[in-house]
Amino acid sequence: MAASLQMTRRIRRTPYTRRVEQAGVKDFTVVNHMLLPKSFQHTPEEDYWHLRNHVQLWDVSTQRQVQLEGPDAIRLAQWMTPRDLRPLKTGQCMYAPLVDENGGMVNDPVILRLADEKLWMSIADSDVLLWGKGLAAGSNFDVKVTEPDVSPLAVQGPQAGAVLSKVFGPSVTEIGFFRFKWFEFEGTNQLVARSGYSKQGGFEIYLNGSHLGERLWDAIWNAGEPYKIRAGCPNLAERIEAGLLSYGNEFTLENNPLECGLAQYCSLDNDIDSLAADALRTITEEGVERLMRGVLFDPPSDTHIAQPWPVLAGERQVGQVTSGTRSPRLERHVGLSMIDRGFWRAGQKVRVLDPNGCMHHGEISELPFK
Ligand code: THG
Repeated sequence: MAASLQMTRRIRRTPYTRRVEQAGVKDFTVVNHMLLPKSFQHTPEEDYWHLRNHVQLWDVSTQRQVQLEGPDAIRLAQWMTPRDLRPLKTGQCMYAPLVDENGGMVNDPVILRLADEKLWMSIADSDVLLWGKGLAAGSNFDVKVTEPDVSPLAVQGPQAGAVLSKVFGPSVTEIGFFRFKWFEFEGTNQLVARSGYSKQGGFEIYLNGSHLGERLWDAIWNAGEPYKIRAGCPNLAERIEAGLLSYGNEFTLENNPLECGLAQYCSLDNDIDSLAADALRTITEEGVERLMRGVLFDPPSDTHIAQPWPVLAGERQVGQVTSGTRSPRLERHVGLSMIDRGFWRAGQKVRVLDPNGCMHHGEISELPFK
């Protein structure tokens, strides 16, 4: 048996962890120094179909908020991302790569505009708080960079609107995709956005106030009972099919956003004052050496991929599958891999090497998978 992780104060619990344990969590991972549930009693395949057909409650507190507040909040945020933030109005969200001066990916948060001079960056797994504080201090920008007591709880799946209507009233369903509104909960004002790390539709409640965590969990749980609500977590097969990337798995500081397939979120407009602007213009001129793609292949069993599996074209290694699992819908393995130039065309035949030394036939696919 593999050794287990010993819990300490550095591995932060969330406002919902007790409820997650009561719901029968089987294992966790650590993201942003905080627990993220990875599985419950059901198989990943059962959870996949349940998410697509019903509704799930996910503790995604690890999506920490980095708050930028002050007259230079937008200026600092625009330094951190090459995505043009001018269209981001109060009440809206934007997915945006954070990129350093060499073109390296620092993170890929959802950015929320709370007010003229206040933003949240809802981050993936890296220490954006420290990078932001360093940039703010070094630049003398008039902005405070903090981590507020905000812990997102996601409600995902086709019945999410029906469930949350019972908790916040029917007007939650009027929130547009990547928009948010404020709702009363236990005498407090809470931000509810239509977003989430799945393509099955749903909402994220950015709970401000850890002490309210179990009351919020219970309110949604009780409202969801007639809809077969289950505790869940981001589903690996579903997110890979959808082409949703995971920082630290698919890409790191070593990768630029263009090879990650995030060119649509990078503006090369000269008016955008981002740290990455010069580096990204150079990479654009030279063209990328590799590109994020899907790989469809056939291992015999339902093997979860914990370490990268090499991808070969002929005898040459052209990439590595960094996340992969069996897709219940496509009935094959789906994986994400950066693939070398010359080999990333959809339909390109490849072989994938597993840790036991077995080769599996496959081919390159567009993202999202069809
Ligand atoms: N929700 C929130 N914070 C997060 C995530 C989340 N932080 C970490 C991680 N997930 C960031 N990754 C993604 C990746 C894709 C999307 C959201 C977060 C996403 N993208 C839209 C799409 O693909 O359709 C694009 C939206 C846009 O055009 O701006 O939803 O899940 N709070």
